[in-house]
Amino acid sequence: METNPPQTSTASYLGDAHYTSLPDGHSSPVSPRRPLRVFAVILTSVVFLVSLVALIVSQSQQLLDAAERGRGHLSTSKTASFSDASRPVARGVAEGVSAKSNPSLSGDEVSYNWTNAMFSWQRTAYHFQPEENWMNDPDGPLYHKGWYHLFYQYNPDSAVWGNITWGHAVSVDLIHWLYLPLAMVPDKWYDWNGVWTGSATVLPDGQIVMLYTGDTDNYVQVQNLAYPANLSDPLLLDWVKYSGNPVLIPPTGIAPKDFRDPTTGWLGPDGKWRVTIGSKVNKTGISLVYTTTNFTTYELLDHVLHAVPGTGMWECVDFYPVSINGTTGLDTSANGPGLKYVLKASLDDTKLDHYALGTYFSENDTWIPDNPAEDVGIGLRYDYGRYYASKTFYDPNKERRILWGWINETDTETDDLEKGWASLQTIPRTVLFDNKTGTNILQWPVEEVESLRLNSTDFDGVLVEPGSIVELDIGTATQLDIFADFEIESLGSDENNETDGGCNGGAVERRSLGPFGLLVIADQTLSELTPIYFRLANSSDGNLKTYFCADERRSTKATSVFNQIYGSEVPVLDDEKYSMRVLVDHSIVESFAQGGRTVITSRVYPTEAIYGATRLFLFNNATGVNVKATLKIWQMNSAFIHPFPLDQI
Ligand code: DQQ
Repeated sequence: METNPPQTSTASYLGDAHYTSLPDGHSSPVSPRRPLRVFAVILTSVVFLVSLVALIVSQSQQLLDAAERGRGHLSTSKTASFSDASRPVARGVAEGVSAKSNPSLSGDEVSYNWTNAMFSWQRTAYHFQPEENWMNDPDGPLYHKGWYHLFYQYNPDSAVWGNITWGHAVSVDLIHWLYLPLAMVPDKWYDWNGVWTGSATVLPDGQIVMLYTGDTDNYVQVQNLAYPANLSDPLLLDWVKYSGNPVLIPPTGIAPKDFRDPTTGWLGPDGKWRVTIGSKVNKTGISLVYTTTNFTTYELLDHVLHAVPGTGMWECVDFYPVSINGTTGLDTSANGPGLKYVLKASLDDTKLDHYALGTYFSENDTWIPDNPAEDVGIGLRYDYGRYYASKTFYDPNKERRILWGWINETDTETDDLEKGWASLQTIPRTVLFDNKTGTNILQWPVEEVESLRLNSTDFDGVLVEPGSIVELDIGTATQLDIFADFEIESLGSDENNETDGGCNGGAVERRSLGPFGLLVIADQTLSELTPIYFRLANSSDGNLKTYFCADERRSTKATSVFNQIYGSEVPVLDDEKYSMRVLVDHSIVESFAQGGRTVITSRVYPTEAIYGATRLFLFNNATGVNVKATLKIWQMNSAFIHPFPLDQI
């Protein structure tokens, strides 16, 4: 097995910016097993943390003022309101963090009578998932010496959240992954209750800085520094935790459980690095900014990068530039004219990933949204389906920005324990600014997924009349890459008197202009199916609005599974057809409308539409239009994700 593909240069456009070398490792490499703790370490930690909590409590008003100040000059016209009164407490919430992101399913629910065959089928063929046990957020993705590295929140002991370590896998193409040994385990007082989410910063000289949140032995969230023990190892197998950890503790005014998930660093015009970290003050979601020259000592700025009232705790903040007219991605430190900045927060209260486009002012490290009515947490989402805790990285190998996201389960924890694993990652997506609309990003599966394509079938101008379903004869439909364009032809009925219900009515609510689209993961008798569809509506301003939706309500006969209708509006420009791309992989459907303007990930648990019984159909539930569909559909190979053969190198 090749472990040392040709090296490519790291981002050279960072120029001669000043930074200080990393400490050269007085700590020992991370042990793969949790050692016994030394009593003295516990005692020191307890004393330290008691003082820390006392300090935080006594000074809590100051940061509130700072957030309020930030809100003052960055105020928004709309406030999110989230009701959490009826939600039971999820696993992990006691530790101040998201775990399974559907709390209503976290108890001892009655499970479906699953068979082993059903459980086996739910494992995907080309999405990343560990061999067993629990996974959540993607962490510290990076490219190093020819290998893409993915780290992830992982419980090596069970299929539920807990004992969080960093799992590790590598790939040369972002698709064919090889599992590696755990990268970091909770073995220090400052991460004893979990090596939580973090991000990589690749310095101009190739050094790698990994900042991550540690949940201390006293349940305080702190930020820690780690770095590779041996940079010349393309697999980055061994990681060193800095001897001076933690490098950051919750600052004045921030609660001990509201300080987590440091971003990738970016360089400011003064040659100092910036890192932003999500938090909240009361119900205002905020992103704190720190500057550093060495990643071991930091200064907290007295104002936040951004704050949005009503959005609650911001987890997994991400912040990066996109080029307004370019077709390549940008390094996180790129700056200058022709850029916009994406600010993303994962909202702990709703378990949704929201982003907004805006302008970054590097002179004072603030960001303001292009459209305050669509600010972070109250406007656009990366993905309107089952998706959370996403993170991007810049790939210098192909000059692109790549987005990872966690697909959480919607079955019960009981089921997860029985099947022995939980959660997946999306297919990595490239991110570009949509310069046709100017209002959103475009997400698209990385081109390498196309290497899995096998035989394809074309369908040209298939007529789907109102109220009809047409089978697409492609045989088994479990692993697919589908491109589908739809054109509509009016039948002359009155289309003007309909209320605009968005996706709410699901695939069965018949209106004059929709819904129409695909039925994926369906069985021959249509006892189980997942519609992915468009629905058009006349809006009050006389324009046509288009919604892109996924209706999971008939995706399974299992009643213990949480199914819903997902979707949102999607811009369709004058010269465009209604187009979708849909990746089907057993129990996962990733759907991209209009080149990736609106994206929906569905997690489904069929009981009949499995293995050779899975079929694909077109449907048209509109009453007033004929639909003509043109499709190209590839069968997809498996990625055969497996352990790295370390014994062969
Ligand atoms: N998951 C991590 C946290 C993060 C949360 C813990 C988001 O660092 O805030 O597993 O899913």
